[in-house]
Amino acid sequence: MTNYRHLGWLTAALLLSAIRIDAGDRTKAPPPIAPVPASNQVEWQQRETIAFIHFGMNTFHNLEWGDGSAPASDFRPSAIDCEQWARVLSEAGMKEVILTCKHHDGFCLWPSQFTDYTIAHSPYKNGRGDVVKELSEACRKYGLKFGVYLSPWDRHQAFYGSPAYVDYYYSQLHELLTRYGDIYEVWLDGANGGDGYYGGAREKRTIDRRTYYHFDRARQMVSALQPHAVIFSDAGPGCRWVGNERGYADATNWSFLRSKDVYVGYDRAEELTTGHPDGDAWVPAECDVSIRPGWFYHALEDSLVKSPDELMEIYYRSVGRNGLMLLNVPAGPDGRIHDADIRSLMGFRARLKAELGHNLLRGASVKASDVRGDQFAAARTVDGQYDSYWAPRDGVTRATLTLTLPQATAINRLMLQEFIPLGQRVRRFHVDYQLNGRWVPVNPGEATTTVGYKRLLRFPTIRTRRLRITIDDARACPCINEIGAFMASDKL
Ligand code: FUL
Repeated sequence: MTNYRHLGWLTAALLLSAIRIDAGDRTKAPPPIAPVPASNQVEWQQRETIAFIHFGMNTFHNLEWGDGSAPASDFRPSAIDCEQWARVLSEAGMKEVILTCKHHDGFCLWPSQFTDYTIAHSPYKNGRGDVVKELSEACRKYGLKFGVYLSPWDRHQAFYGSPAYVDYYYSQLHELLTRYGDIYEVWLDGANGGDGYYGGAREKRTIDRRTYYHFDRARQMVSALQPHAVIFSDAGPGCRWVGNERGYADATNWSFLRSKDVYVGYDRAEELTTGHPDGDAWVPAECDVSIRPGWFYHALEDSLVKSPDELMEIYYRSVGRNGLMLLNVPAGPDGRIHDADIRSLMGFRARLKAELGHNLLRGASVKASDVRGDQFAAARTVDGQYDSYWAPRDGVTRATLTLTLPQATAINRLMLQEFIPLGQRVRRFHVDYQLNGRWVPVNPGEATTTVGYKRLLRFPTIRTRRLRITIDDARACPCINEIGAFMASDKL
């Protein structure tokens, strides 16, 4: 009898602890799956659309790549209206602006103390101008983050190619990181064309891209002085070049790179368009593209500014494919952004609102094939909160979410987002809608592989009350934080 009672207690205790373990599992977040982003990389990705401004000596010589021979006195804008740049770009929905503080021609838009080849030796404001200061202040005023482009390749300096130039480069980076307040992005361009002025030598100089610049120094300096800043290069570490200058990521786009393989100036750039599915480092894609054919302003290209529709296409292929859209808007020799570019930017902003401004799923009812617990319920995918998400139990890598709308609704866009702080997980998914009681694919033919921070699908208009998202395969249980359905209208 006594033994019996003892056994009863034991069973009860075992049962209780089992319940407790189960409850624990259900309320615990899924463990992250490496690699995962740092918090500044998540914030960077949430900016979605950011701008580049190419402006400098090239603007006054109608060139893309000045060779570094033009005297500083050739930099003679009648005015430079950085306020206009910041106002226009913030009205266009851009969240950050990166300035070409020094392009390949070596001319510095700030009064660097390490060279005479700067704005301080130009007629602009009688040598008292500083475009980096003016723009960084305008950005702060308009709520834009500010970033710096400092070309590693310098076609002006006589000592380019020697170790002394590398010290010079980092002295300049130090100036940019310490004089202008918060810096959110540092752009390390991989271009190294070879020939240049080089203090009058006018020759071709070749450096070893893998070793010459000692980019580890950039990493150390940035993390010590501007820990929030994300470093862009072919190899990251903050974000990577997408491998082309059209602003297009691949439909399959992993935010990972094999850190041992990729370097600045990497010769297999096409791999950067998809990332490395087996990569060990979190290095998401930044999709750079110019609103004009060139990066710098050329009057002849005033009629060739990309239309709002072309900019939308880029948006879908960058932000809509787990990338960031970095759109270059050059300023002209009058120190202003041209009206043609402004018209296009505003048209783009209006289109974006008309296509993706109203999520038809807010408040829809959602059922999941597997639920981890209340905190990770299916309804989290339509609550508009970034930090809440649906997740099934650990180990579940195939699951469905079925969304029901109050009435039959016209839809032609779909958005999925993964909660990337826990890693990028989804390998393959597909979306169906209910038509006369049958499930039909919304977008037959399009690769529906990775999701990442955001994935957007476009398809001919359907009318339905029910959508079903199937995660076919994932690296670990999926964590989906937002789903959107939209009806992109042609009417603005
Ligand atoms: C390239 C440069 O060579 C272009 O001039 C431009 O600055 C673009 C953003 O990066 O590598």
